Order: sequence, then structure tokens, then C-alpha cells
Amino acid sequence: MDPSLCVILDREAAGGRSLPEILDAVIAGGCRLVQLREKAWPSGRLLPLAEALRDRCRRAGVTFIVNDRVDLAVVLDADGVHLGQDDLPPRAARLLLRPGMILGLSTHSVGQARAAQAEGAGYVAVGSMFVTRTKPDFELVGPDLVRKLRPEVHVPLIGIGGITPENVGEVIRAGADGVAAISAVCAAPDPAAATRRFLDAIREARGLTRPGRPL
Ligand code: TZP
Ligand code: MG
Repeated sequence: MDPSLCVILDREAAGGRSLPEILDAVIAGGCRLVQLREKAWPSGRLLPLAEALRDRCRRAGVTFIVNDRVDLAVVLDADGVHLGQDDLPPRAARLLLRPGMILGLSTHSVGQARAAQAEGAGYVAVGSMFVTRTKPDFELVGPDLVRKLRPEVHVPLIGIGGITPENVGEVIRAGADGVAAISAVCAAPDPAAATRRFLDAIREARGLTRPGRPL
């Protein structure tokens, strides 16, 4: 799993545009990790959309994660599920997930991130990095929390919340292995171009943090 950029497909953020079309664009832009986040639709309505997204990810070899819904992740044979602090706890989710499925966890403090790692998270998401309008009850922790966690988190650390191609460098330079973005891609006029801009900025920020070549 390449954690550099997780594009989170969210129907609300997409403002009526088709998620399969946005997905095709972000894959064309180079994204290798996708999450489906749907907070309103009931299962029966969501399933056909989720299947279409899963099929596109499979064809492209892109990792496909389902937010919140352990049941759907299993039914879809998704690559994994992403859970927050108020969702099924990891030990409960593991009873339902197939062996090998990725369990990603959202955290907002050092304690939560430590617990997530101890509970076998495949990656730890940390947020919110910046102010975001996508999640009204966000907790602003900033890139400083990534900096604090970096020495002790040995699975991929992914920054989330208010991240754009303009500020992503700050999160990567703080030590994140990657970032997750909703509105900066799903609401962008050109999601493929937004994805490319993210990946270019991530590469550039990594280049700047790489130690100089020894003499
Ligand atoms: N968790 C912390 S902030 C956030 C989530 C799901 C919202 C991120 O959305 P955006 O549009 O990338 O700020
Ligand atoms: Mg959740």
C-alpha cells in the first residue's frame, strides 16, 4: 500500500458529481489509495455504488478502503476498513474482518495513536491538520502532533483535515508518510489535476527533507 495520498471519495463533497468519474480521474492522476466515505446513504443504496468503485480500483490495482462500515468492507471484499474513535473498536472489528484486511484508525492525540498502533492498525491517521469545513466537529491538532508521533509510530502515519496541495508540504515535513484529502480533490474543478498537484508537492517536500548526499 502506497500511503502517499489517500483520496477519500465523499458524495457530499463531490456536490452531485459522479464518484466513479471522480475515481477514474484520481487514478489517472496517480493516486494509489482510495477510501469511500458515505455518512448518509443506507446499505442497500450504497452497495451498487461501492461495488462500482471497488471494481475500478481492482482493475487499476489501487487499494480500496471503506470508511465506518465493517459490514460493507467485508461484503465488498475491500482491502480494508477505516474506523474512528466512535466506531466499532478494533478488537470488535477484527472479529468480522477477513485475515489480512487493513484496519486504518483515526486518532487525535498521542494516547489514541499509541493505542491504535498497539491494536494493530495498518496505518494511523492523525487530524485535523488544518481547519476543515468537511468535518464540523474536527479537533485541530496540527502538524505538531505528527512531529510528536513520528519517532514512536512504525506504521504509516497519514495526516488528514484541511490539506491542500499548497499546505501538504508542512505535513510531510513534519514526518507524515502521506495525507488524506476529501474536498481538495472531490470538490476540485479538475480532480485529476488536483491529484497530480498533491503528488508533486508530496514528492517535493520529501526531497527537501531527504538528508544531503554524503561527500
Ligand atoms: N477527519 C479529520 S478531518 C476530516 C476527517 C474525515 C475531514 C477531512 O476533509 P478535508 O475536506 O480534506 O478537509
Ligand atoms: Mg467513522
